[in-house]
Amino acid sequence: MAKTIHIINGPNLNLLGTRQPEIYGSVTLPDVNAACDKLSTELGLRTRFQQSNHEGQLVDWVQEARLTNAAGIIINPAAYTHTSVAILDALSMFEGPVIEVHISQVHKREAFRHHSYVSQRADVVIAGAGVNGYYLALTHMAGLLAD
Ligand code: CA2
Repeated sequence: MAKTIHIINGPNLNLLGTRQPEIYGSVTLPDVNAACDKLSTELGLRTRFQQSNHEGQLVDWVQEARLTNAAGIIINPAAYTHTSVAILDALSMFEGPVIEVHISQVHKREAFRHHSYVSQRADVVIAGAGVNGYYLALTHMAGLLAD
């Protein structure tokens, strides 16, 4: 049975590919989901891809990953990266690898995007690689789980 990786996305990422292409590119979130599905199969993994605009829903999904014995979590908490102790606390109860992904290079942007609560728990942080960051994260996750 293939290990399952939960890929969790925060607020406004449902709009990916429809606005601000100069920052976030022109690929849509369903495109990223499909590419992650394909890549995870090649890597011998399964993915569960989720997006919500609601902080509590993201916390519930992190808890669910723990309860269902997900092998790892890849998370782009979007704006909640910079505000959410609740998501950090939920991730801290998860025992597997956690990879934080940001499409944009947050450290080249406004000062309020430079701090991440989630980074306190993340084993790996990827920022600025565009949506490729998700594929890098999955590939790296496969390596971590094989070690
Ligand atoms: O770079 C990232 O992935 C971010 O997590 C994206 C968040 C932002 O608040 C973080 O600082 C960095 C914003 C997600 C909004 O996504 C949109 C995508 C396309 C059009 C409009 C919003």
